[in-house]
Amino acid sequence: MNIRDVAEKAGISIATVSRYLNGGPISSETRKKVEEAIRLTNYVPNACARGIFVNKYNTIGLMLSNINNPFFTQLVSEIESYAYEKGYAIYLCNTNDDVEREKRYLNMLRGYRVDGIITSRTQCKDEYLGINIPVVSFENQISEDTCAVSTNNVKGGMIAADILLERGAKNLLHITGPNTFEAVTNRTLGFTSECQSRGVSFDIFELSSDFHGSIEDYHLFSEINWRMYDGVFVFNDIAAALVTKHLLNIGLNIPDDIMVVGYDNSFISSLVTPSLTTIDQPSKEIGRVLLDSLLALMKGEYVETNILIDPILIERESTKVRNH
Ligand code: XLF
Repeated sequence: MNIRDVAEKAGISIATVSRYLNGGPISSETRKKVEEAIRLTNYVPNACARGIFVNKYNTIGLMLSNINNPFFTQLVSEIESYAYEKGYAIYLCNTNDDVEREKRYLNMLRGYRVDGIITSRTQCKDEYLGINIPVVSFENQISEDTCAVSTNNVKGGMIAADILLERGAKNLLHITGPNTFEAVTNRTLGFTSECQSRGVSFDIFELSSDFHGSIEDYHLFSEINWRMYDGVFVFNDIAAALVTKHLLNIGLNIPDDIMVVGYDNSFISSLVTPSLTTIDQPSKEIGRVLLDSLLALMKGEYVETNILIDPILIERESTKVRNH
């Protein structure tokens, strides 16, 4: 079925049907006829053909760094439902934190002529420069002039150190992540500077990847002498859940022997036992701010380049005040 069939069924010209489809002026009687003809012919306008004409396709590319991580699953869900509300469809590209995948997906998105792109934790910033498509980033800001949204990760790291010390921990360990994750580097910075300003020593252990179905370095947890520590801050919730599992496996009690703090407040943090104290990154707010900023850029409006959202402590069982 095409526009000609609709026009014939309605007994009006193709130009009038086209005017209706493009929101032009049309009498209410003609409108009723067109709508009835569209219903009877089951006609759907060709969005690609229209897109070429108006240079707008109502699609947004979302470069998701890791669909296996519950925080990112929540983030994509928030962005998708908000985009739907605003009349946009999402092309979901799961990069798996892999530079080659991200580059290839970027070319595909350019080919599909998406109206805008949201990146997350990008590791190929240069490729986005000069592509002539509005881009906003979750974490890993592309350049000083492009918009990036993240929680205030330095502050989040400080809050994590603070709660462990307030709850009485004296021997701290920090499990950090890959240094290509700028947010994580900032969390580590916040944690270490808070410890240093209080004159507390700490150790750092670095994981080389995020959770992609498993954590590649999980086996290395057995090399850590966990009994030396009574408080650990882990760079995100999914890694903290794995730390929790390991600690329970080796017979340690959380929080009595060792307290654990994660980062994200993703749904997994309240599902693990004991439930996880964590730093909230509000996925709903982040998703909305990312999309609102992108839509503003698409309209040629000014948007702030470095948007920081305040992280909040969510205290659960893994840091309860000790009972001895
Ligand atoms: O990039 C950081 C590290 O992991 C991101 O915000 C996350 O916390 C998601 O789990």
